[in-house]
Amino acid sequence: MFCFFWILLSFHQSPYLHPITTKKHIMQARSFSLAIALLCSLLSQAQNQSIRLNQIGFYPQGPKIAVIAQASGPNVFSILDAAKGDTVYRGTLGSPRKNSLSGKNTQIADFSGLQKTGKYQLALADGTRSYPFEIKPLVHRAVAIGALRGFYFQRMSTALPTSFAGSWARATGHPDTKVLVHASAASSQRPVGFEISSPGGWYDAGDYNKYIVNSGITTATLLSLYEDFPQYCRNFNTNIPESNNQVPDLLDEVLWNLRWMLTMQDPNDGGVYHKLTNPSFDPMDLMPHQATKPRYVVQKTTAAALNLAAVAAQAARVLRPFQQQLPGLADSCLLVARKAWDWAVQNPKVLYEQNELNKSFDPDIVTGAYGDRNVEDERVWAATELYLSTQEAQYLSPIQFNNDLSVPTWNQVAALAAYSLLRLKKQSAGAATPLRERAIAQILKLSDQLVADLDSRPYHTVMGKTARDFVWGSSAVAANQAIVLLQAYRLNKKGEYLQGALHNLDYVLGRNATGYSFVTGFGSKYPLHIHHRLSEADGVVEPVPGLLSGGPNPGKQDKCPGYLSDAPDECFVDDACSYASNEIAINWNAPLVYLAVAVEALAQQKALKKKR
Ligand code: 9MR
Repeated sequence: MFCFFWILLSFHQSPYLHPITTKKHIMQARSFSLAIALLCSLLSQAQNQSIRLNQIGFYPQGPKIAVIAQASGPNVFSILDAAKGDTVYRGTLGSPRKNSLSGKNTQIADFSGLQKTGKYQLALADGTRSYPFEIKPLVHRAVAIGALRGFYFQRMSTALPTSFAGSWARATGHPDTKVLVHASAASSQRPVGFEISSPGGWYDAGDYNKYIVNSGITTATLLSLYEDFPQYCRNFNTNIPESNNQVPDLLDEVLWNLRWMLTMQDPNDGGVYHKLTNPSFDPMDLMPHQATKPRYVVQKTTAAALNLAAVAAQAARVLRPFQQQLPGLADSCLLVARKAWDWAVQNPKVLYEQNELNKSFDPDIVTGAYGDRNVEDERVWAATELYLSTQEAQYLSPIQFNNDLSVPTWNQVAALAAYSLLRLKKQSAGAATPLRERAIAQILKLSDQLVADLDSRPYHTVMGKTARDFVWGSSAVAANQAIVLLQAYRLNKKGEYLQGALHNLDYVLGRNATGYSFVTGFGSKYPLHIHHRLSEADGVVEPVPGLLSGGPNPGKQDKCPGYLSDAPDECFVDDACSYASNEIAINWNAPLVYLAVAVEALAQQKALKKKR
């Protein structure tokens, strides 16, 4: 308002208001006014941030919602053609919704009625405009490709040439061909200091280590994506070195990690090392080829064995049709899975307790623990995948769905078993039918809980139903909730499930209480300072693209300064020191890939062409 009056008055040049007498004075006053106008334009840029929406865009026939954080003024909004400024749609803001997490009010701008393709901005009555966005078919394809390419950038033990990595090209690091057996993992055949070769895999996150437990859910999520949408995935080209081979890019990417995971099994007994790691985290400013500290495989655990059993069993059936391109690999996977399972039967509860370990063994290991206290869900998951791939009764009895299913995380994986049962109707016919029915009932129950009261939530997202959604890696909570809903949608085609998933994609891409798109390189405002050694050390201003920042986490375990606020849904800071809110991780990127690819595949199948 101030800006508006200032410009009006200064150009009017009233001698009563401005003692302007000469041409020079007029010129000076005009320059000053232009400076003010520029300032005002910058201010209104800043005000952009009060309009929260998917900064990429919307499907023509899909839902389209923006949220006005702390709206003031008339309850109307318009959608403008971004280039011409013409108004193409007018709407009324919904009544205020109280955000119980922050105490703030939001208002919804619903413009689902606008279906014409184009590039637009949302404008409020006071002139505030949103970031530009598009309405078009296949609007999330670039994000889907970018998120899968995020895994390419996480590849270890290889150079990334400019032709595939652009500005983020880099030299080879972490060959991992001479990895030491840590004292906690020593056996008679592989004593302390024994060297094994365990190359490849993806960097887990912002750090340079690799962990079987977290690789488990990540790899399985990508394999499940392939099993759920094989047709779409076969034509999903992401410009990686293997793009022209006869294996879909998604599976080529999976193979980079799967082959590493297989090396983590000790062939002598079938046990699986928990992780391959430096004793402590590397400094933030070292590129992979500069980070050359000794690396160890550490303790065999039940969680690691069950994770490898589940993933290798699933991979065995997914890779079976690629016998010609990948001779023998499906068979090796199944063999590894069976041996890992047998080890876990003999060793049902060897948990990873890092502090305890450090009391008995040297050197101390202080990197990520992924120390799951309860491995019963891992047992159910591994047994399910083995059963579905072999149809052998021995794997059926350990499968139980007695407890309610929860949205998957690295330490809660029972839902992954349910997904596979849902998907593989033929293999779960007969003796497994009651299990499949229970899995279906539980996925539907969880989905109904997730979408209940959506219409009253401040950001109209499934995400954020309770403060508990905002944990370390909350962005992946949103993506994994969406996968639950997509599984339910695949069962009964209920539109509210698909829309719930889309709402959470909107959350990740900007319709949230922080105003960030959490995917690097995508949107108008995304984190620039992720906690990610590769991005910090490479001297490139832009972060590595296609990576999902962890998102709000009121735990603030990193104690970084500058968090936006203490409200659970705003507790985020775009600072590289913030590993608790702004790191990236493979188990967060995988559900993003799943979500973006799945909605694109469904859009292609025309599911999103029906009116809501
Ligand atoms: O994602 C993990 C989170 O659930 C845990 O609370 C946290 C602390 O143990 O660790 C997170 O995982 C980190 C791992 O331990 C090491 N690599 C980076 C991971 C993401 O921050």
